[in-house]
Amino acid sequence: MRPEPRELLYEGKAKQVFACDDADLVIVRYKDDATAFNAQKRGSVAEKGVVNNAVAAMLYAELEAYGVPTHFLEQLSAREQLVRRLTIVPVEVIVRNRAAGTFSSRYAVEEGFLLDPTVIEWCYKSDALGDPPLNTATAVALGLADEAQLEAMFDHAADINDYLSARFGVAGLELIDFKLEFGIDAAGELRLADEISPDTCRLWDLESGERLDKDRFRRDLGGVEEAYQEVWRRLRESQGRPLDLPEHDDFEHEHERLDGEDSEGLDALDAALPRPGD
Ligand code: AIR
Repeated sequence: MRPEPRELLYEGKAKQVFACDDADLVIVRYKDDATAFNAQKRGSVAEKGVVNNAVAAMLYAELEAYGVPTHFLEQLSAREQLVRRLTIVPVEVIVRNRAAGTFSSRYAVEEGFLLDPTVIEWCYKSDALGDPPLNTATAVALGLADEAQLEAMFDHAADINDYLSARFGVAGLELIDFKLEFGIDAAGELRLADEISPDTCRLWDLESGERLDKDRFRRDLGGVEEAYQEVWRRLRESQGRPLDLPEHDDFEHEHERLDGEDSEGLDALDAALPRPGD
């Protein structure tokens, strides 16, 4: 039976979270509302909720198959998905492959400058405080997360970066930077939460460098709706293309399972992915 949204539990800037009849699950509804610069700039992007729901559903199903535990279970409709109910760790993890945005302004380095090694930053998820930066000691001392959780988050973030860089690559996009959130499920397992979409990633066209992400809204570049649609179109078209992924010791077990005779994981992934025209 299709789970129905009940009471509104939480409303964020881009999504609403509803209870459903199973206490361990919630329904997330993606809105068209857009904010930037800690909600100082507000607006709306037509059909953004539909695109972000589809993009996140596709990428979370793929990340699960890759071995990353996520909250995602099923896309329910154009704007809704069923996810596990998590207690969110109030630490945002930002991964940067090239300088852009606040990194570029903070260190006076031009946007597009290649960062070697990849930079991982984390900050306190607090709108009231404007998401101030954290280090491990600060996060632990403030009781936001313990050291083992932070380490697991950074390990997952590095793996997610490997996967997404290759995945966006086959879609003709370069993953410049992105933000992740994690949470703890009913069984105590750390899982990727929130969303991955053009709202939370910077994506530049591999050839022209054109920006196909929320910077078009933040900076009034125009063509915002078209950029979001274009990301979804390219991801859909490139779905299933072989990815050039680095080797992972951590994930060997999952890869063996997916490569072997038991194709359950791949069948589940296939069933979970939205179809063109859905
Ligand atoms: N981000 C950070 N807070 C909210 C979001 N969506 C994402 C941005 C960008 C990356 O984190 O979308 O991809 C770095 O953002 P910034 O503003 O620090 O340069």
